[in-house]
Amino acid sequence: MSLDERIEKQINELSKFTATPGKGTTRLTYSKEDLLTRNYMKDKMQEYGLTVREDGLGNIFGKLEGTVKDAPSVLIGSHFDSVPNGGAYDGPAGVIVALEVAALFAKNQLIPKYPLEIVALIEEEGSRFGGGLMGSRGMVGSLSEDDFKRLKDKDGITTVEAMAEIGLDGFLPKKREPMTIKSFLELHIEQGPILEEKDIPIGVVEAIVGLTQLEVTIEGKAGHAGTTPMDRRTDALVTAAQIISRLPGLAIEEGEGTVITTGRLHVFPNGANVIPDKVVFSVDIRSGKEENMNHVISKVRELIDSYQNQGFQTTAEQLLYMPPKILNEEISALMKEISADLGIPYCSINSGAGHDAMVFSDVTDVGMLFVPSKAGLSHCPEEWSDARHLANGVQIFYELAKRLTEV
Ligand code: HGY
Ligand code: MN
Ligand code: MN
Ligand code: MN
Repeated sequence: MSLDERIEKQINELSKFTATPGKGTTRLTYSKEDLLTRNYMKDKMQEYGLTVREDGLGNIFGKLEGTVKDAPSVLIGSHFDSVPNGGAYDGPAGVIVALEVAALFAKNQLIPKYPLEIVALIEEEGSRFGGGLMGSRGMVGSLSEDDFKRLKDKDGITTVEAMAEIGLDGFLPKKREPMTIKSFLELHIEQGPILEEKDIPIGVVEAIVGLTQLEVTIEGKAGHAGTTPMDRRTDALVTAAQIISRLPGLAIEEGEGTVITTGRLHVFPNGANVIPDKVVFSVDIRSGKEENMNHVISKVRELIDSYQNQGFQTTAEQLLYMPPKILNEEISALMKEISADLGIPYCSINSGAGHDAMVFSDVTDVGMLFVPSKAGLSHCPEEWSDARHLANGVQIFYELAKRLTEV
């Protein structure tokens, strides 16, 4: 079986671990779909002779020890959770590519100086517990034990309770020494149209957009839909709708590629004949420049606060704040050199999506590759990438890993 056929087979096998068969990939963190995927990846890691472990958050590691004792690892991987009804490639493509690099090290019986470590990260999307980038933030120590234990899903189940449901012993190591990492490499689907339009199979990621996620709560007063006159209502949903409809204008006004999205909204008590007394919704704000992102955040907060004195209680909790990141220039240059040596066309590209790579770039040298997304589609069942492009990523990361681990 060729490398791209192996990759395609594994993507298809993993895509079966979904809560919404036939309607894309829904794999929430610590769900039974997580557990099926977890076991699949741990089996692969064992098959390639890696030492397997899970950390206190449930991130999965497969390590090939190096000759230098206690040396920092060259870490390669991505996340394995998904958005609701998402695609089969967002995250798992990067984990499978990393596993195939380990498979090549095993096949060629390579003994590195520095350890090669494969990682499958949890809760990058934040689909279950909000915010996101949870696995990587837990590893680098920017997610405290209290913050982690305080997180609940929409049914009020805590992270630790959810972990216990799939047999993971939920804890964050008390004494947190962020793991020593020599470098972190992530391959990801582009999730946009650029590489396909340029007909270039590899994008070397130079920068990642800044992103902030707010959770807004509007509280008004419940009431009877039939007997409450229009001039005596404190309707939380009408107010939320007024605020949400003003957000795109703030992004357009800011310019510089700033984008704002409300993707999640819960109405309480959610009865057709009840005036809603509470609405909770997400606001996802992104920009290539931190000052633009911060300026929009303050405008959004001003807008929300302006409803305080109209009888509403309003709050906007910041679930995630990540400034834009520039990735390591040496690693980017190395990836370009290797692509050229392998005869694989490449271009530089920036990421409008957030990635675990941006979290690791605070603690180590990070390199990121993109492969084309068909029609630029992602976060939907139609998401698709060509396994031959993923195989390119394996080849480039294999050559790069040999240099970085000093085989
Ligand atoms: O939202 C993002 O950019 C990523 O898919 N988590
Ligand atoms: Mn992703
Ligand atoms: Mn995603
Ligand atoms: Mn990611």
